[in-house]
Amino acid sequence: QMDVVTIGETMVMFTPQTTGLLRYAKNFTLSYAGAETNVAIGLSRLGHRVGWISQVGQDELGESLISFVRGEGIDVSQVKKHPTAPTGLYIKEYLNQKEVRIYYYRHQSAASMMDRRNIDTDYISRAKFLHITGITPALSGSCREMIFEAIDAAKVHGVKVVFDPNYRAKLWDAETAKPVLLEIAARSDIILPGIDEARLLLGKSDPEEIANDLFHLGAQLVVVKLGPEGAYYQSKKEVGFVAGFPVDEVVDPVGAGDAFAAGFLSGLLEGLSLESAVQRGNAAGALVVMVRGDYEGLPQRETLMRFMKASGQ
Ligand code: KDG
Repeated sequence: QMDVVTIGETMVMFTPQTTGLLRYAKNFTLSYAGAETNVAIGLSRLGHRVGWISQVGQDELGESLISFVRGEGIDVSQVKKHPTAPTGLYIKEYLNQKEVRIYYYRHQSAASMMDRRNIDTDYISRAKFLHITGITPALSGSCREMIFEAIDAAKVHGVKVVFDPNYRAKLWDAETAKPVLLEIAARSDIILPGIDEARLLLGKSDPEEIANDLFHLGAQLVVVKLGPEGAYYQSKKEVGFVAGFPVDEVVDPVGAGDAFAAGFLSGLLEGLSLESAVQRGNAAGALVVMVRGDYEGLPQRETLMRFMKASGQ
């Protein structure tokens, strides 16, 4: 029995220790970058059982990646190793205090070689939620097919499909992405778009209109993430807005959406009201942006509860 199964590529990330052009960087810190594992880590730290479907290269960085994810308490039994394609890399460049550029070295990576055969229907059927993002279908045609296969497997077994559109402009242009992301949205139960993604997909900026459009496509629950302001939620029965938590200083905004998903799903798994689940998502998001790194600030349960209490929510 599993609470959440997620699918996607996680890369080994190299962050230079100095600012300036990457060509002059000599020392790097190694960590890991992947929206889906961020969500998995967030859920695991809150005490939920999570499994991750992925593929790494048969290489040392792949081993490092698997050890890391396993160390966060996530089931990695569905992570395969590709004999020739390498583990993908993600390199950051801090041009100055404010400007960051990122470089993917993930074209034809081991994860991008995933296909239908990476999906074990039985494994997915044991979860309550299947979490997918719009990053995986951008990796390759076979990854796109795999995502639809996974959705079908979930649907047959009554596993709820949770979709975060996570549009990545470096991987595909908006015209190519739009129909694919909309098709996935149409087959999802719960959709968690950011406001910018919703604008891109639907050409609308009003959270209520966005939610209505996604309902027409077939969703049962929509949460529109509004960044520091909070989030708007809508189900068949309820609508509401939950303001974000005040944050002392935003150290690093990356990973906030993933933290939100983890906190929100954690709330749903525990049977909280929609409002409380959104609040938990907001809290996890706020905690992540106060710490440098994508997943380092994801809270343990005690930390989350203390933060929410201290903020009076
Ligand atoms: O979601 C935050 C980052 O970790 C993520 O953007 C990295 O998975 C990643 C990607 O594909 O960009």
